[in-house]
Amino acid sequence: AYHVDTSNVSEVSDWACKRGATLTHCNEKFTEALELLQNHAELRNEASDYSRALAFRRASCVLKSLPFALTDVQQLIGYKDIGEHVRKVLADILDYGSSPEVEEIRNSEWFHKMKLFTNVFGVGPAIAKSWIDKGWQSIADVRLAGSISKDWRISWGLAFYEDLLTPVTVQEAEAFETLIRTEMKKISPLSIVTVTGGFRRGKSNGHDIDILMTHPDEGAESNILSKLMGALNKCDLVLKGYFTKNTFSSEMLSDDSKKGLRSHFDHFEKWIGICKFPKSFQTDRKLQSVRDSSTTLPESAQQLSHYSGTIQHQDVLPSEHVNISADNTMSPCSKHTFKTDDKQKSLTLKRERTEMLEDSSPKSKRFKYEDLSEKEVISLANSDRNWTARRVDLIVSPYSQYYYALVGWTGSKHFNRDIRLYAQKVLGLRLTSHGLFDMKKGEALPASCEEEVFRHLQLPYRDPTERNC
Ligand code: TTP
Ligand code: MN
Ligand code: MN
Ligand code: MN
Repeated sequence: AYHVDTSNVSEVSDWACKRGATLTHCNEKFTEALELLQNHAELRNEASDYSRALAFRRASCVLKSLPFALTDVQQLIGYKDIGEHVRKVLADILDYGSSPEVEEIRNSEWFHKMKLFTNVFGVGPAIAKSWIDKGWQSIADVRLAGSISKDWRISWGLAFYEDLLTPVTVQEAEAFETLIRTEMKKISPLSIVTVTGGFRRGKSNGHDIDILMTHPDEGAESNILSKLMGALNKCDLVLKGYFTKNTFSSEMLSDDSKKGLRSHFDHFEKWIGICKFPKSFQTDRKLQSVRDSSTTLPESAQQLSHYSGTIQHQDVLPSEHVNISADNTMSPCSKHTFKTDDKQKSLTLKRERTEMLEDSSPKSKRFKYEDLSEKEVISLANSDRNWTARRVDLIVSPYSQYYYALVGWTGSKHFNRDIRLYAQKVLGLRLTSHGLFDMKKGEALPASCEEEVFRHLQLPYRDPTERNC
């Protein structure tokens, strides 16, 4: 069933992860329609809808990697992922300019409401359906109903619906990244901070910001997240979120259950929540331009300080102490080099370890807005404010798993799904965000850069911008 032709590299592969896909391509009219059908199947969320959604996505990915604009469905003969249903949709678009099936869904009230409601942070298809069953038509209707959920994500998601629905821009992502780097340099100068998710794949906006962090000294990463959140709280940038502890154990690498392929859940320590972004994040060109020039980072923190009032300008170690390459990924195989001499490095590590011992009770930490009542959250949202609420995911990986975490958190979701299935079916390897496990040999395959991950998988290296499957 999983035939892979390795004899001719230029031949179009059955695997999306082998072909790669860029953000823009010449079949967008078709992929938009297919992804609407995918989205519709995901929202229906009944027995067979998962595989229907997947089939539409696979077909869409074939069109993304076509080197020409489709003019005739005959051009798709021989492509594994193009079934009868998809062929009909494409033929309709080619013949009449649109597909009746797609347009009916696009104009249906149910689809509108499902999209509207699942856009609320914390709301999935099941809750959205229950709201529709209650007769609610709009966010205003849901808001009028009052306390409808014990889940803080839903109360905050409803209160800040408009903020969170407005796409995060690349300017905001870069401004936030700069701020995180500045704070992390104070907390742990050797730590590595990378923006992942859609922004790393070259998207110009997103529904959130995903930041992956690690530390080259294995184990030293375990305290950086609670310290970082403490620092962000001091800057009054934290609204609400939750911590997840690292629950990884090495047996999970070889866990053969199907679960790993279907969900992208991992076991990293993380903070998932909502932050305050000063309005200046959207416009401040100066903040953007400091990106590659680490010596100007402390000034950027000062620039922000009039919004928060609490950012302290501290002495930041000179830039040689920071091992971040221009593309922010610290890759020892390519651009990365350690600039710090060993003596300085060991001193820094010693200082960091001492600080971590001193500050080992993060439980006592309370964030400013953590305990607001639902009413208080609503009045905060309705207050006159110079900031926007933004969804933020902060993930911490041990360095030994970092390059697998980087591939996983860069995505796309479908790229992950495809590359993991490919690893299993073709190579008998189990790929997760924690590592790669050879099921036959019973051993893990470590990687010290992303290129090595692809080498282990016998795949041509794909730049993040080519992982938009
Ligand atoms: P998302 O932020 O959900 O997606 P995205 O960044 O690709 O798109 P958007 O612009 O809408 O934010 O997830 C980021 C990547 O991380 C995603 O491509 C897949 C991966 N991922 C995981 O590995 N584990 C997870 O639990 C989630 C939610 C995502
Ligand atoms: Mn994202
Ligand atoms: Mn998303
Ligand atoms: Mn995310």
